[in-house]
Amino acid sequence: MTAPARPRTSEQLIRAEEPVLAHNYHPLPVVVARAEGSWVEDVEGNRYLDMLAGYSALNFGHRHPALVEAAHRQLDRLTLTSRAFHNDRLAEFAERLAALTGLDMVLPMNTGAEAVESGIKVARKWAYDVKGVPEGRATIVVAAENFHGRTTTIVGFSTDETARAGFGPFTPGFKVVPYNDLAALEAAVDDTTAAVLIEPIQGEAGVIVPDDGYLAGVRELTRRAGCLFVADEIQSGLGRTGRTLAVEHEDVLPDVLLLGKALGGGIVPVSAVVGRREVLGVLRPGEHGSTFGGNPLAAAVGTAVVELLETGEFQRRAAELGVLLRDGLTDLTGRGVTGFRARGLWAGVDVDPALGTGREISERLMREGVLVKDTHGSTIRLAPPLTITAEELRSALGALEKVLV
Ligand code: IF1
Repeated sequence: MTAPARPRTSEQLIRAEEPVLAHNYHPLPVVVARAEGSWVEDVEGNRYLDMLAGYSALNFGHRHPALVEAAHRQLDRLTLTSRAFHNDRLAEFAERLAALTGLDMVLPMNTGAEAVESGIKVARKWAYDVKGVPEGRATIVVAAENFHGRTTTIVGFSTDETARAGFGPFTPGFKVVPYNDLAALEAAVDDTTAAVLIEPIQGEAGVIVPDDGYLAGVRELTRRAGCLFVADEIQSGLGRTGRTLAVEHEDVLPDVLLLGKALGGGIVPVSAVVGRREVLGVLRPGEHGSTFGGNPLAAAVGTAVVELLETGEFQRRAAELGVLLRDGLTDLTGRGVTGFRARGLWAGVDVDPALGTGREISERLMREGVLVKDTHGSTIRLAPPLTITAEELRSALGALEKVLV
């Protein structure tokens, strides 16, 4: 028998990963060992304010007591049945999630990419069965600079060469148009179009908020053209922007919503396709599924997440604290910040390239006890837990000022 491993330092743990972990990430050199609320703690006991929140998977902070309790309770009763049998948690999850979004039916999956894949399959099936597109001809219109996940089909319609190059051949049937451009969308949509698939705010692209009227325009155009509006709210949804859904900022209801990340409360992967009955109703037994989708642990945590959102408290916090975030970033504009886009507690911040790359700024912020993630070039993204306090947010902005000015 081997002796029990001695606790290892952050540096040792980072070095230990190198030979045994695929190099598909370049994480900041911090090794997190525990977390609570907006704070994480590394192996050495240093504390950091988490201004990334698991790319919005931790909207309710780390280990929200209500979510942890729901998970514990369910762990002690039932964790997995597969969909070969019913489980006693799924009906409530679907009922409450549908009611929260204003749609009718739920297709439970696990990860965001799976929700996107499932949305694509449902849209195509709808196009053939309901719209009457000739078999094999359905197209889906997507936006340039999109990020919808990492499967071969999804990266096939990515315009990011790092995400795409080397992974072909790709699935046909997608048309790419510029984001935030209704005329281009109009020109791309035709009788074979099953759906328009967009992020209401583009995350990976740098938190790109479209012009007022774009989302309403997409809704109007897709209705007129007789195709589906599929909104990927995996990152923008569930409170992040100050509303339950980012599309609510334009009072728009898509035909299909893709949800993920925060739906699992930062505890388990939970995603869902939520849609109108006419659309999700096209699926018949055997045509789609997942071993883990809709498992009782996921449903219990997902239901607890929906319950938190039903109070409106987190949406309100995101909207109110979003004003503080916007004001802070406005104050830094011209002082190291060259521009930013923000909605609710979500911002893409362009840093003066003379001050360093986004990565370098992120490393400096880490040394100030604030964790963020860069995206392309000199842009960093801020997406703290919606449970963050005004004081914590001010301290993060203070650290950013210190690093930049
Ligand atoms: C990575 C970004 C965030 C997403 C939208 C679907 C998915 C995502 C709008 C897929 C995932 C991730 C995954 C993560 C980095 C990340 C990301 F930088 F790419 F933009 F969040 F900021 N739709 N987003 O944002 O969901 O399958 O991962 O559950 O490195 O891939 P998933």
